[in-house]
Amino acid sequence: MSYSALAEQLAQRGVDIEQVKQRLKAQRIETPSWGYGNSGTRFKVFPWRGAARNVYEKLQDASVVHRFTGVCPTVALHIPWDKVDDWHALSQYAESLGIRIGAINPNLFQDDSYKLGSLCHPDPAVRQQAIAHIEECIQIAHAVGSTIISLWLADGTNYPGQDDFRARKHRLLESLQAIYPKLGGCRLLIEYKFFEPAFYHTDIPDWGVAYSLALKLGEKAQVLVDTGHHPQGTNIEHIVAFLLDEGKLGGFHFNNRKYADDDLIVGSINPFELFLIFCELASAEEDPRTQACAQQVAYMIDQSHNIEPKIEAMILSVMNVQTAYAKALLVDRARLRAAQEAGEVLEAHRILQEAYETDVRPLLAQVRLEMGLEPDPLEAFRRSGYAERVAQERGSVSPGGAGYPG
Ligand code: PSV
Ligand code: MN
Repeated sequence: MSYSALAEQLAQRGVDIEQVKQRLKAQRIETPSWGYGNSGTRFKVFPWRGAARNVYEKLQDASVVHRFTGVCPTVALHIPWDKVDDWHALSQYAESLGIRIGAINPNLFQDDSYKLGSLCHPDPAVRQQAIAHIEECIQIAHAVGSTIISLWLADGTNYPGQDDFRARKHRLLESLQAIYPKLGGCRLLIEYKFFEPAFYHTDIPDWGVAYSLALKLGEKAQVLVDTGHHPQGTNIEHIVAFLLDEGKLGGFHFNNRKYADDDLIVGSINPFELFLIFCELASAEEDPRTQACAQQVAYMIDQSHNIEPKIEAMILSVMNVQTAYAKALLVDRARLRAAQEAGEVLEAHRILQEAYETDVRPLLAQVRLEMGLEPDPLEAFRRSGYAERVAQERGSVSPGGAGYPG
């Protein structure tokens, strides 16, 4: 269908197409530095020819994703994976590429001393080491002009009886309370995950624990929802709605999964779930009671690309997020509310379906054209020759055996 035919159809449905396009142009999605380097499973890391070998190359690749999508001007860093001596120079380098440094992610899971945890560790010296690392990350954020610290802890235990749940809870809160006053202009986004790498219990397993910590800490602390971090069957859109209503939704790590924390391309396995999450976000943007929270949600991708081309995977992920948001913006909210209030169960459901089933590709192509971009970013990237050029220049680095991205 052509854009004009779609626009006509949407106008008949009462959609304000100009406003929808405006909101799509204003959408921002942050990409992670670690999505551009070689990564794998615990079984094997397959090298990708041309994969970024250091933070400078990761920024180059991220700037290419921004060039073709127009909505990804920031890149999240993971410390120490992306550590450099001169942060000012790194942020200037990012600016020279037309992008900025976004969220700073402390790494509290790869040092030998973190075997029994970081902020929850029984030994106060290890807790102090973890606190000092987060403070270092806050300094980095200040140096590069970032306002977000994304905090995920691998803390947990592997066997019943290994440690005392309540003692760990107290250590965690005390550690976070030591960090909170150092935040300055930063927000602390607390990310939960129900299992892994700990297999018996996890100290921040779900949104409820993250929310309780954020409440106790203060308004600069909020919850980060990583879409791959829930037990099967969890209603993530409900969590999103609840946290938005409480003013405590800080950000997202988007990815998709079939089984556990698979870090697959967002929207590749369950695009309907992604759409429903965006329905809550779009609706909260329009509600004066939730608008302030909705407008400061940090949209980030957190993926590891193990066998697929990394830059293409990132562009496709961004496109899938745009698709979900575009469809969510087409929901006829007035009709939906009326159907809900009248108890018309299936009519309400069909209103969501109507939006979900709309082919928004011509709309997104038009938005991109109006932004001075190619209508299909993936095709445009493929035609650009960038992948072939970096494959030639960077070659293939053997990342070794198995493990986390580095
Ligand atoms: C943990 O699984 C996580 O989602 C956290 O956000 C980490 O920072 C990231 O993955 C590391 O890849
Ligand atoms: Mn994450």
